Amino acid sequence: MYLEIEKHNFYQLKTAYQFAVSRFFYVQKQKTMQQRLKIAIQKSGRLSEKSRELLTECGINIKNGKNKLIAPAVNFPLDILFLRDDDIPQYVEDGTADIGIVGENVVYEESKEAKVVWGLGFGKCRLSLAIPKNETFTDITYFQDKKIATSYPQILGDYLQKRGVTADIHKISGSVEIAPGIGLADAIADLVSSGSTLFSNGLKEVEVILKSQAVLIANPKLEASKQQILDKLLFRIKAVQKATNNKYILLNAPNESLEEIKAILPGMKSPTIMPLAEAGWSSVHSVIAEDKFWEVIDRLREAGGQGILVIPIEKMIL
Ligand code: PRT
Ligand code: ZN
Repeated sequence: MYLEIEKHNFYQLKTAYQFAVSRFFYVQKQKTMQQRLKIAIQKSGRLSEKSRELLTECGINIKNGKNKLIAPAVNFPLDILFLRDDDIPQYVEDGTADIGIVGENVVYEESKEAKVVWGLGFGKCRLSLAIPKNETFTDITYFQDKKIATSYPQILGDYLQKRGVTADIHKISGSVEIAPGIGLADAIADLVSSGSTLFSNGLKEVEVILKSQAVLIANPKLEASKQQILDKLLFRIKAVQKATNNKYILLNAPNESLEEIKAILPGMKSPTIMPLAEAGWSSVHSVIAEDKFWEVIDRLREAGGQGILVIPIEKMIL
């Protein structure tokens, strides 16, 4: 009898233990499944290719998803939502997406609570005021009581108000540049990159309201586990950007020029210098910034550098 009860309790305990273990793993699995970050990027448009490219350069492989609303990354805890750019700040604000890639112009126009985390350096343009090219422009007071067509009434309204100008802002959602030509407005405020759209519509750019680029935005109340994933992603993005902005350089130099060459090439710490098989010569390796590239090359040649090789850097971890 005693043994019977013992045996019975033992089986009960065993079942309870097994249940607890499987429950534990179930909860863990749920947690790991939840610990994925959702990023919203533009489905199709000027930012979509670059946004995808950036993720690829960060070593993140997106599983198909060309025509889907959402696609998982296979080797990083990230799910990608493909949306219209105008909707991205709202989705990030309400937490449907945790982070997003969108133009600053859209973020500020939508004036959502999503916070700008990092500039991505592509999709560069400016939001500018433009008027018919044969008009004479003096200063911003030109726009007093004028009718201005734009897709950015919020940003334009704030800009004019801060400068004490009252204008009649007319919101239109596309082909803003034709508005003055068809008598719908006296002026426009629109995005400009090369300026050719303004030019071919007989308009001239007279005032830049905002300089814009694609930025990474985030929900301001990200939970800690998601913030960790975002930090990892940011670390990769910064490494990619550093690599794009820098080049690896190799050159040969006579030993007597090395001091001068070292001063031109600071490198990450200092240049690597190795002797060549030919006596009196060395090979110098370093990293130079893309924007100083030609200036540095000219100075290196003047200092006696020869056989200069410049190589792109794939990633740069500092
Ligand atoms: O369909 P969806 O709503 O997602 O896309 P969209 O059509 O609203 O936006 P899209 O794809 O045209 O642009 C996305 C983002 O790219 C913008 O929000 C900007 O942040 C950025 N960007 C960069 C530009 C431009 N450059 C640009 N040149 N967005 C638009 N233009 C347009 C501008 O509106 C004008 O019509 O291009 C014309 C002017 O170009 P230029 O070279 O002639 O000066
Ligand atoms: Zn849009």
